[in-house]
Order: sequence, then structure tokens, then C-alpha cells
Amino acid sequence: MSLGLAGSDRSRCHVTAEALNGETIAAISSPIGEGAIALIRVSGPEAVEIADRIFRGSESPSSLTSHRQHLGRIVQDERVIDEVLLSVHRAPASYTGEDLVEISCHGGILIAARVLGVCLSAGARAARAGEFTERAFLNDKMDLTQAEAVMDLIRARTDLALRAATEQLQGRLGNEAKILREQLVRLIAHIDAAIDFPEEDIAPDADTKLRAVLASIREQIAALLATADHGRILREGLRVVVAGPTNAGKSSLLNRLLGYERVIVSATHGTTRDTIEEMINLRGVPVRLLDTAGLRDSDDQLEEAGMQRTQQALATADLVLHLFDVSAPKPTDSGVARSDCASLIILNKCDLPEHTDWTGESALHISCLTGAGLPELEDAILRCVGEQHLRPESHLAINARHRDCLRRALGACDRASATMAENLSGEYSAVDLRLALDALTEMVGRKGDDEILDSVFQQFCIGK
Ligand SMILES: Nc1nc2c(ncn2[C@@H]2O[C@H](COP(=O)(O)OP(=O)(O)OP(=O)(O)O)[C@@H](O)[C@H]2O)c(=O)[nH]1
Ligand SMILES: [Mg+2]
Repeated sequence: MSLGLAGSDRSRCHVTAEALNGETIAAISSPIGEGAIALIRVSGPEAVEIADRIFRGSESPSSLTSHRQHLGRIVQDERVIDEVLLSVHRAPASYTGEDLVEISCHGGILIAARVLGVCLSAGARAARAGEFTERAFLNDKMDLTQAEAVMDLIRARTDLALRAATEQLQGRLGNEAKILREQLVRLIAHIDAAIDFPEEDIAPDADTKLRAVLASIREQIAALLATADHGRILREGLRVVVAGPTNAGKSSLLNRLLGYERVIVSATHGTTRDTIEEMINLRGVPVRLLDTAGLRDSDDQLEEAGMQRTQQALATADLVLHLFDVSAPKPTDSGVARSDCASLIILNKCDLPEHTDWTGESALHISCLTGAGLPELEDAILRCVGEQHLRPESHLAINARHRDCLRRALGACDRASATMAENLSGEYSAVDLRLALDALTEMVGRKGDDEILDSVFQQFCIGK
């Protein structure tokens, strides 16, 4: 059955679970480029039939044991395209929950594209970004938080981020949401019962108990919300901006922390004219380090444009490293007072004689030339990170979408608890509690919330 979605049509015209079951999709699931092996996936009700049409081995795919690899050839009009390993994963025990065929062919841009082309000619249609995982969600193989974790896992750049993604993939966040939803459902049921059967004897302390349950639900939601910063840092990295006067050694520090000569360093003042961003792994914490144009009075238009970019970078920083040359006079306006986020003052070039302006300054002394003080600087950055809610011991790390849902749930709980405190009819609080329930349901994903599903799966790569 065709739904009129051409392979090239990447618009995410959404289709329901029933409709999805009609179509078989195919895509290259390994990265484009040269490699030892490329993987082509075919998923849907016709996946095995399509494999029968294009695979020649000792047995046909429809008679193969599930989850076992078999050697054979992919053919088109009986012409051999490649020698491959093929495995059939029968529904529902597959990644998508549908019949799924995986073909490992020789790695190479052309071969993988040819094998995919054969699958498409045999009846599959090209998969959209994230469609395999979307099907897994629609076929109840995972909730939406787990689907999101698949992408986090692929994008994770540090061990910490990987650990959080793995926990989420195992359903830890989804479970927390599920427990909260169950508690809310029970609470709503109690309130509904009191509305429907007011004549029934209700224990005198019932109201107090209900309020206590709601307070506990509220606390649990707030605790989850508190992991938002942790999640943002793990996914996007902590934004650390290196700022200061020209020639202080800002670019030298970026190069040092990166471990290679990324940025031009020179004794000329005003060498760096632009902001330069690189991701580093600071003992498991992803850090987006920004080198900036040095701050000084200048009539040069280019340099001024660079300094404007420095100001923009400072405005969005999580942490600013104010770097100064300890062998040079202290600038009259250090700019330190102007940053309102966390900041550290660092005195560089401590291998040189100290200028008297800095005598008694307790700031961290480092040398990008010798490496002195750099481990202490890393400690100091990580301490700041700790103060900003990055909890390496916590494996829960919500994303912006979860935060939005949880904020709505929290707001609704607060309104319900205010109504309860005023002893208004239970109907009022029940309305808000249902809104809270709705927001939590949205967090784990609901079939039919097409816009939300589209925005999540659009971020995936094709073939995942
Ligand atoms: N002795 C000594 N020299 C250093 C140290 N760090 C940097 N330098 C030198 O200081 C000069 C300026 O370094 P840069 O890293 O280009 O300084 P910057 O702050 O990026 O300068 P602008 O881009 O012009 O703002 C270069 O000659 C570096 O080799 C250090 O720790 N000790
Ligand atoms: Mg520089």
C-alpha cells in the first residue's frame, strides 16, 4: 500500500501506527563514506518478501531462522551486486517491532547505495529521518524518552553523557514519569469518588492525606526538574568563555586544554579577531570552550567587530575565565565586574616575573608555556560545574522538552494544591490534576501527538 510518500519526500507528513504497518521502509544505517561494512535496514510487513526477491543464498530469507546471519548475494535482474550477510528479525522481536531485515554489504558509498537501490526497486520506500525509531515507539518497543535517548547515545561525547543516555534508554526517566502518573491517577480517582458519592462516609483526615500525597508528587516533579541543568550540560556542553585583555594568552589556553595548536598564537596584540569554539572533554564533562578577541581600546573596525562577538559570547556563558598576563600591568578596567555568571580570575605567564600590580592577588596562577597550574584550573572549572547542578552521581538528565512538560505539570499541581487549601470543590483541583497528568503523558509520548513526535524524530539521522 502506498501512502503517496515518495522516497525523496522528507516532509514529515505524519502517519498513524496502522498506516505505518502498511509500508516497508529501507535506508542505509551506517555513516556515508568508506568503511569495512555498510548496513542497510529494511523494516515493515514486506521486508522478508523483499529480501526473498533480492537475496540468493543456500536458503531464501523467508525460511531463515530469525536473528541469524546468512551469507549470500544481492542480485538485481539476477546480476550480482554484492556478496553480503543478511539477517531476518521477525516481528515483534526486532528494533522496530516489525519484520526487519539487515543487510551487511561491503563498505563503500557506491555499493551501499546500489544495495539500497535494489531494496527500493523491490518494493520498499526510502525511510525518513528517525523513522525506524519512530516505528519502535509506535509499536510500543520504547517510550518517547527512550527514543530520545537513542539520539543522546549517538551524540554523547563523554562517559558521563553516555551513562546518562544509557540509563534513559533503559527506561529510567520513563519509569519515573510512569510512577508519577500512577500516583496522580489514584489521587484523581479519590477526588472523583468524593465528588460522585458525597454521602459516603469519608474519613475526617482524608483531605489532609490527599494534600500530603499531592505535596509528595510535587516534590518528585521538582526533583526531576532540578536535573535540567545537568541534562543541558551533558547534551550541549558547559559554555566556558575565555576573555581578557589582548596578549594575555587566551588562545594559548585554548590550545593547551585542547591538546593541539588549534588557534594562532602570537606576541602581537589583537591576534584573535573572532570567537573560536571547540568541544573538550574535561574529565567526563563536555565543555564548549570559546576563545575570544582580546579586549582593548581600538579604532580598527575588524577588531571592534571581534570584541562585539566577545560580548555576545560573554552574555551566554555558563562560566567566564578572566585571563590576565601576570607579567604585565593590571588593566584599569578588567571587565570582571561586568559578567553576572560564574567567573574565575586567572593569572597567566606565571613563569615570568610578576608585575607589582598583582602582588598579593590570590587568583589562580598558571602558565600556558610550562603547564603549571593547569590541573588546578581544571579542578576549579569542575568545581564551578558542580555548583551549577552537574551531578556526576545522578543518571537522570532531562532535556528541554521534558523540562517544558514537567514545568506545566508542576504549575498544575501548585494550582490544584492552592484550590485544595481553600477547601473549594474537588472538581476544581481535579481539572488541574488532569492537566498535570496530561503533561506527564506528553513527556513519555502519546501516539497521535503528531507535532511533538515530528519535532523529536526530525532530529534523528536517516537509517536510525
Ligand atoms: N612566557 C609565557 N608566554 C606565554 C604564556 N602564554 C602565552 N604566552 C605568549 O603570549 C603571547 C600571546 O599569546 P596568545 O595566546 O596569542 O594571547 P591572546 O590572549 O590570545 O591574545 P589576543 O588574541 O591578541 O587577544 C604569545 O607570544 C604566547 O606565546 C605563558 O604562560 N608564558
Ligand atoms: Mg588570541
